[in-house]
Amino acid sequence: MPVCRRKVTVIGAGNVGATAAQRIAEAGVADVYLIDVVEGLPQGKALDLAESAPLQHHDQMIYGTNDYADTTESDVIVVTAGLARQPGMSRDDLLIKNAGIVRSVVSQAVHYSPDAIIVMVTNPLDAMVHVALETSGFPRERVIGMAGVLDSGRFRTFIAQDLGVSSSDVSAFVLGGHGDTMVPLPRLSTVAGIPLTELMKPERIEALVQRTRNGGAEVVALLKSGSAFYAPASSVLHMVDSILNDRKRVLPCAVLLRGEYKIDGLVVGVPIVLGASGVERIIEVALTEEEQAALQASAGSVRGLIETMQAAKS
Ligand code: TXD
Repeated sequence: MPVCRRKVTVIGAGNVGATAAQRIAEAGVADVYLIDVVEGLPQGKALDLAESAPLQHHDQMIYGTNDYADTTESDVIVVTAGLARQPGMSRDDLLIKNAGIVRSVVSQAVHYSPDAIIVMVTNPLDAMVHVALETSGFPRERVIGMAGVLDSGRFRTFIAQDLGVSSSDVSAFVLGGHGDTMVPLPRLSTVAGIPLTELMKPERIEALVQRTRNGGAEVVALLKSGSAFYAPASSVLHMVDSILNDRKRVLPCAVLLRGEYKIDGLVVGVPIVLGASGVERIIEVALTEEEQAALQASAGSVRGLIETMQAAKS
C-alpha cells in the first residue's frame, strides 16, 4: 500500500500553535509544519517537539520554518497567528490588528496549499473566519472556525465537576459567536442521555452558563499575561482529527451561514458534520423564540465587527 503522510501546517508558533502541533503529532494524526514570523521560534519549538517523539512513542515529523514554500500541499492549515488577549483587553480590541495578520498569513499559505482546509483560531474568531474566507476565496466548506468545541468543552467540564460525574458522559450544546454572546443551550445538553434540566436546578445551570461565557476571561485573569491554550489546542486536535480521519463528528464550529438558522452571510457557531471535505452538513435544530433571539443577537455582534473592519479598510 502506498504510504501517505498527512500534512498539517500550524501558523503561529505561540502558545496555542505550538501546543496544537504537539497534540496533533502525539496523537499520530499528521506531520506538522510550524511556521511563525519570528525567526528561530518555530524551528526551536519544532526541534524540541521532534526530540520528544521517541519518548512519546510517535513517528510524526515536526518541522519549524519561516518560509511558506515549506508548507506546500498541506491538507489542513491551522491559523493561530496574531496577538493574544491581555487582561482587560476584549477580543474585539484585537480586531483590526489581527485582521491584517490573518490576511497576510492566509494569502501566503493558500498560495502553496490551494486544496487545504483552513481551521481558524485567531480572535475575534468569527470575524477572522470572514477574513480567511475573503482572502482565500475558498468555499465555505473549507474555512472553519474553532470556538464551539472549546466553549462546549468548558461547559462540559463545569457540568461534570458540579455533578461529580465523568465529563466523557456529558454532552453540551453551544451555539453562536465566540464571546460574551455565545448561546449555550442547556435544553439540548445531556448527561448520558439524561437532559441536564432533569439533573440540575435552573439557577445552577444559569451559573454554569455564565461561567462558560466567561471561560476565556477567567483563564486570562488568572494567567495575568496571555490566554488559554491547553484546551484550545485540544479543540484544534479534535477538528483536525475529524477532518483527516473523515470521522464525521458532529461538532459546534463557526461557519458561514446562508439562510440556515435564519442567518444569511454571517459566520456563526452551529453544529456541523466535520469530515474529509470539511463542512459536510450543517445541522439545524428547532430553537425556541428566546434561543433564536439570542442567536440573532450573537450574529448581530459579528456583523458589527465586520462593519468595523470594512470601515477601517476604506
Ligand atoms: O477559541 C478560540 N478560537 C481561541 C482563540 C482560544 C484561544 C486563543 N485564541 C486566539 O488565538 C488568541 O486570542 C490569539 O488571537 C490566537 C493565538 O493565541 P496564542 O495564545 O497562541 O498567542 P501567542 O502565544 O501570542 O502566539 C501568537 C503567535 C506568536 O508566536 C507570534 O509571533 C505569531 O503568532 N505571529 C505571526 N506568525 C506568523 N505570521 C505573522 N504575521 C504573525 N504575527 C504574529
